[in-house]
Amino acid sequence: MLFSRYLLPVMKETPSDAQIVSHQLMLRAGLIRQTAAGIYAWLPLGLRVLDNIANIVRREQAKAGAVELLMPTIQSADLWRQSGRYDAYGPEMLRFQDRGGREMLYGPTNEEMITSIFRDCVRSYRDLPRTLYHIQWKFRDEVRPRFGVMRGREFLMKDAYSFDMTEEGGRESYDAQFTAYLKTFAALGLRAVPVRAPTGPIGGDLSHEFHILADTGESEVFYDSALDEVDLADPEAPARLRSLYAMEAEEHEKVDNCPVPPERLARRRGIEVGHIFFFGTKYSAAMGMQVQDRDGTLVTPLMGSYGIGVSRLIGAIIEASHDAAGIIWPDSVAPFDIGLINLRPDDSACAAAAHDLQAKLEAAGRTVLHDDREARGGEKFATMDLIGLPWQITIGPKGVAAGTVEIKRRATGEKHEASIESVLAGLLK
Ligand code: P5A
Repeated sequence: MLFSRYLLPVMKETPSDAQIVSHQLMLRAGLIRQTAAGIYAWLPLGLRVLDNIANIVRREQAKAGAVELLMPTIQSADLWRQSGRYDAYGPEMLRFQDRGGREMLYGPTNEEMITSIFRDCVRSYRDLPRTLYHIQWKFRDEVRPRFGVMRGREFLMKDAYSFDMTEEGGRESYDAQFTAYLKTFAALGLRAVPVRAPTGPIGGDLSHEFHILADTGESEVFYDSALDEVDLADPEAPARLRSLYAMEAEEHEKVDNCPVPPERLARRRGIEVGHIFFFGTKYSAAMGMQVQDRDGTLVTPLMGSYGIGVSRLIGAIIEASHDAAGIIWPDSVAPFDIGLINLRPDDSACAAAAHDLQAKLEAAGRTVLHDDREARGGEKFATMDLIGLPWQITIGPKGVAAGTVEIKRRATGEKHEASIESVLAGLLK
């Protein structure tokens, strides 16, 4: 991709309306643009990150046996009357009428819709268990949208829904998502702490939130500091994590005798990037969903729902991975693998070498943002550091004469000279 053909409006100054570093950097690096309070346009660079995150979520959902579908953003009020949540949901729900006067809403979540779809498609125990998910925009008319995509009004969520014949099966589906969440966040370069959580308007009695610890987090969590020692790569990690005390503040306050001695009890702020629920028959019973068991008896399936804040994750990743110069993307989500800087686009040998290297890297499956603009070297370096691509390759007249380029690893700042052939031979693996 040529920078000169891209839309990448970087800003030198820190925008005064952004309070936390991730929001500042998302605006400065040209990832997003606010179009109304809590509503953002995703500019090309931001969209690439969003897609990368969504694809990692998809990969881990597939491994957990979940199946993707896509439900609409707009829902009918009647659907929500069947569960009783239409009136209960309150002013966070964006409600409107279509031209026929029918009451509609922009979905804040999809328990009702998936229950109605599953109810209408499935009759028999043979079709269960199932976990279905989609990645779709949600709207919640938050009282205080803030911190950019962290608390937006329109935001992208992965929401999965499980259907089981038995309580035991339902808890297994819950555990499968729990494990998938730990793997998903690890693949995004994040360490997530699972904590017991209140269920709020979604309902049920079993719920965990997944938090990325950060001082700018909006939530507060209390946990056994032994949690920090758990090796997430260990297959026993999910069980170990669930055996250790960790509570969202609201739940912790209800606990009379905290089992963790004060010196081991950690109190930290966290960014809630995921939230899972097991609520049994709450929606299936209210909406009249029943399936026939092996012996012909009618069973009301047990359900859970499982959310990941896909757009919020970008903010959380930046909070966890940046320095004074800008963003440092983990390789797995970076919008491009390589930033290719041509210091002298007006020099025909440099231009030819840069275009040739771009083409060869792309042919080898690497994604490249090639800064071919007429601009000062200092500005190009600052821009590359700001947008945080994992590797920078710089081409200049001296190097071209000698057949070499300079390579920099963004995360460490380490630089070295390398021959163009060795770069192509896979130095960037
Ligand atoms: C679970 C999936 C639910 O809605 N229903 C379907 C359940 N849970 S939740 O906790 O309310 O939301 C799931 C995740 O979505 C993210 N999130 C937000 N992200 C950005 N801006 C918001 N205003 C916002 N609200 C929720 C969070 O990551 C949350 O864990």
